[in-house]
Amino acid sequence: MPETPPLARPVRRNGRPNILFLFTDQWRYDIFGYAGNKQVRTPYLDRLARQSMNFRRAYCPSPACGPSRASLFTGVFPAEHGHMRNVHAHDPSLPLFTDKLRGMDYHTGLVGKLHLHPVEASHGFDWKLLCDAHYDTYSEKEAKHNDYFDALAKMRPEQSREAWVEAGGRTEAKGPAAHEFWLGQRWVDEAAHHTNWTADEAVRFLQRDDGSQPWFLNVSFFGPHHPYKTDFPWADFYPPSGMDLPPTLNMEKNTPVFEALKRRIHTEMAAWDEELWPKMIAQYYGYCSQIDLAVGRILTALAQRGDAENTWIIFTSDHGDHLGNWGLLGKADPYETSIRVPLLICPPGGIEGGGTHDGVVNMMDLNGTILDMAGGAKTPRSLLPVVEGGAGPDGTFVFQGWAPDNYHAVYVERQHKLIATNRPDGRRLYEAYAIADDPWEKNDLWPGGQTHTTWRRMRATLDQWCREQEAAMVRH
Ligand SMILES: [Ca+2]
Repeated sequence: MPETPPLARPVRRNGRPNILFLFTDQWRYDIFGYAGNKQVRTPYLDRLARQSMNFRRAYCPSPACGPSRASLFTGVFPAEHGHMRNVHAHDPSLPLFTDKLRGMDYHTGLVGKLHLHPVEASHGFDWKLLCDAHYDTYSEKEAKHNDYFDALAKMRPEQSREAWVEAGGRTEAKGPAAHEFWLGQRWVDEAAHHTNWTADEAVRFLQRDDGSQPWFLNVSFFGPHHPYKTDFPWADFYPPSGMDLPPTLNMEKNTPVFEALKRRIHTEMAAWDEELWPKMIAQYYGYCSQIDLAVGRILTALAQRGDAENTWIIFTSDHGDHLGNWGLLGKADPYETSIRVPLLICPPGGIEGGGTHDGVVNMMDLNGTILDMAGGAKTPRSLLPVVEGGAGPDGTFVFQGWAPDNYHAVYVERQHKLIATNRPDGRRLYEAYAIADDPWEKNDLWPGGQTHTTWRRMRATLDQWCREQEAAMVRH
């Protein structure tokens, strides 16, 4: 029998490592086997966690798709980059980390959701295949300029975008039928689902690599963002009857910020049939497991290329999903299930047994971290020193809103969290949590009395930061 040829291990022209950036949308920090969830199955990410530094207290810069992603790519908060809402043309005077990587002789690729505008621009990618929102409720441009739908029209002409629109998937329904959009419908088979298209194209990218340049590949899954429904086997993988519900699902929350947030969507969800919640959770978990397997395929392809030893692997999400916490789904508010994200960093070859880090970090810190991995200048918030066993940032801000009189700002430390909300009626509201001991935020400690030095100190820090954000918002 002929000998099996040795696996090709491309020699890097400049000796720099590759960077594989696995990004998801709306995958909450605790919905993983490795994070202690006993119901969802995520074996491939659990395995990656066993070889990674697991940042257990990671927050997103902003709990909305566009602002969060623009912060990741620019390294600054929304008030500074100006993407306060989901669709906003990027200011080209603000460089993206992908532009900088390209300047460092990296071959840069993206497959999946980017969500930066204009959609036609390269945004620092030498190669990109887009799958932004499929529903033109958000952006007609994104729905039309969609490489996945172009591919689907060839793969499954009978299951094209038009078929999906026909199936009622086009519009984010409001009112009594809102749950139908959140839950979603089966509209495409598993092999042609965008999760698998994303993984297929990522594997092709790895296989095309000729080793002449180090690469940065952003594999950006659209899921588990709603609509949650996938296809066989994942749509039926978790029986709704077996789903644990969050302890806060039916609790009343009467704190000032939450009260001010009680908007139409909350009223709609409060009226939902109780049987809907386990169905939502079961579908979401199925979506998570579908993506987990797709990640497994990509990591297997990386190993088969012989590249596991010279590639950094990052896994994270742009924000979380309440998934029933306080009777809500989705995100866009300052609570933990909305703003906390998973974050794994696996160095080339892995960390034997993995590691955990409980310092408070921000997903946006990846901007400087990725450049650090590529050999760029060290930035103060790079997470690489943590992966190497040293210290790192411990504390962060989170921002979400549109105007100086309409936003939430959060300041988080290891033990404590303070929320400040400016309302259009001129009110400024605060909530405070001993977050390390109260992760479900059941006990608002504000104001805690004038003698509570922790809250006084944190309020001074947060108020100062808010003034800076307000000044930056006025400039846009
Ligand atoms: Ca998102």
